[in-house]
Amino acid sequence: MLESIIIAVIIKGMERTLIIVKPDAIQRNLIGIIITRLEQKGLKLIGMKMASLDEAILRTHYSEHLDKDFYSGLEQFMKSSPVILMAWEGYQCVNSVRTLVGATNPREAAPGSIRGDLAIGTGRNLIHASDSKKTGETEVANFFDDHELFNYDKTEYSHIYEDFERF
Ligand code: IDP
Ligand code: MG
Repeated sequence: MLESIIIAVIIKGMERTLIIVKPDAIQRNLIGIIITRLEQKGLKLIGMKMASLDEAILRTHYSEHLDKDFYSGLEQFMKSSPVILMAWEGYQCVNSVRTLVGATNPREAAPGSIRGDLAIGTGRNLIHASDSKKTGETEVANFFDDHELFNYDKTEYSHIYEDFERF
């Protein structure tokens, strides 16, 4: 009984988000700073790899934008170099990562956010982050096989979370 309550809490509170470090960030040597921002937030990295994205996976990933004027340019851009794919985990982390990433248009992104500090153009906004808990689960599953995702303890968690947040 207690175990099922604990599992329910884990499912309720812990979230996964997909981060894509886009080609502009690769070219501008910003991979490290982006990882640093996410690490410093207290998130746990549970998967990471480099990949070249093809048309098929981009059309799935950006399906809501297929009919937009910018889609063709977006696809070309996302194919222009490899990207870094990462899965991060944290308590209710999806929305707070979106805040950390900043608004889609970097000129409107808050100072202190990744886009707000490091980017200007909407089509060169450095990073993708999942936009809901459900999208986070779906996107992580679309880009990572189960064996590429890691479950491990972080010793610092007692300094990042209260017990009810991490169990
Ligand atoms: P998001 O990345 O903040 O979730 P979305 O609206 O989902 O933003 O758009 C996906 C991506 O498409 C953006 O991150 C950006 O790279 C690109 N994009 C969105 N709107 C524009 C635009 O008006 N011009 C050029 N590229 C755009
Ligand atoms: Mg989006």
